[in-house]
Amino acid sequence: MNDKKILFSGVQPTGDLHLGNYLGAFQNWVNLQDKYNCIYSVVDLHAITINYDPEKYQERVLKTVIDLLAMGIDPQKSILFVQSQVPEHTELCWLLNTITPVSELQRMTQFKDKSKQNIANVNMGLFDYPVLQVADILLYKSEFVPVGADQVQHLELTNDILKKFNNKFGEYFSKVETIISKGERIMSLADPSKKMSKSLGENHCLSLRDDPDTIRKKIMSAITDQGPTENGEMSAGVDNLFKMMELLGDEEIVKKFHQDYHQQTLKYSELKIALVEVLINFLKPIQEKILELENNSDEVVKILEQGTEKARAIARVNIREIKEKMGLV
Ligand code: AQP
Repeated sequence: MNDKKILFSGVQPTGDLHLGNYLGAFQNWVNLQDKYNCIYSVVDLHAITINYDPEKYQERVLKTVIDLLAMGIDPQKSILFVQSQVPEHTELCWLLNTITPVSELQRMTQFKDKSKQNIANVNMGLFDYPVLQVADILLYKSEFVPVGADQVQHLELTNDILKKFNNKFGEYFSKVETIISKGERIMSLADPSKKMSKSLGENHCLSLRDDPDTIRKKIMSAITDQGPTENGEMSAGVDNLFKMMELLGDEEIVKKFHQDYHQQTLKYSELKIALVEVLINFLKPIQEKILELENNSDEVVKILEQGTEKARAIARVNIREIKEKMGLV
């Protein structure tokens, strides 16, 4: 290994990846590949904490891997693997469970939100989800984690738990730094008070696989008509459209739309039409690459096998050291 620091991040195979995932996390995943030793995982064990279809699950996982490769994750530079193929993740989760206060997990907003969404299935895995996430990160002694703003609380927990570990068993883990991008929180198109989320449903998300007609339909019907807020700020829906435009569009055009907005001459339909064009052009090469990879799934499986091997090689060494520290060897 070289002397670059280790960066880890994961994504759940819960549905087609969307623009929020991309702008909040994957854009950074791709851009940081030269700066760090990057380890990226499709975290399938996290995603089974909510209802899922076991028959279609492997297909779902493979689709997520293909989306990541199409977006620019380069297996020559980064390790890409599926979480359940490296059993040390669950082993470390158990070890860390023994030093995690239940009261900390009860505070987690994601647990509270997901419990409300899945009232009939509030399982132990959902509650323990953040500790598995801490294990994912610490198993590789990662020091950097690029995520969207919704994950900041889990990253704070990571630093709390690693501090507890170091205090109890001796210095081992370094502090973990969260890398947040400018697109840290992209909102739902149908309800801009909520973050764009796979589990909210199709019309809330702009999927990276959406064809031009679907993109047009979704953006043109995105909620904007709430008017400025009481303190004169942009409404959440309009702000969301501007954010997407700023992150993917041409600077000059964005500047002009801003001027129009301030002079109260902006027509939302014009902003939307421009955004549709930007999105279609942005997604075209990704979608072409997806098609190419789908016709070459043997190659994708090979990439995953190599990624698993590399991840396990690191995980085996680290878990042994961790167990030694804990008096288990
Ligand atoms: N709306 C968002 N804006 C910015 N970043 C986001 N992320 C998710 N939604 C947004 C970031 O994307 C990465 C991968 O997310 P994930 O699929 O592992 O989990 P998630 O945060 O739970 O994403 P979803 O779409 O909301 O999935 P479901 O509905 O299945 O729970 C993470 O870094 C996340 O911060």
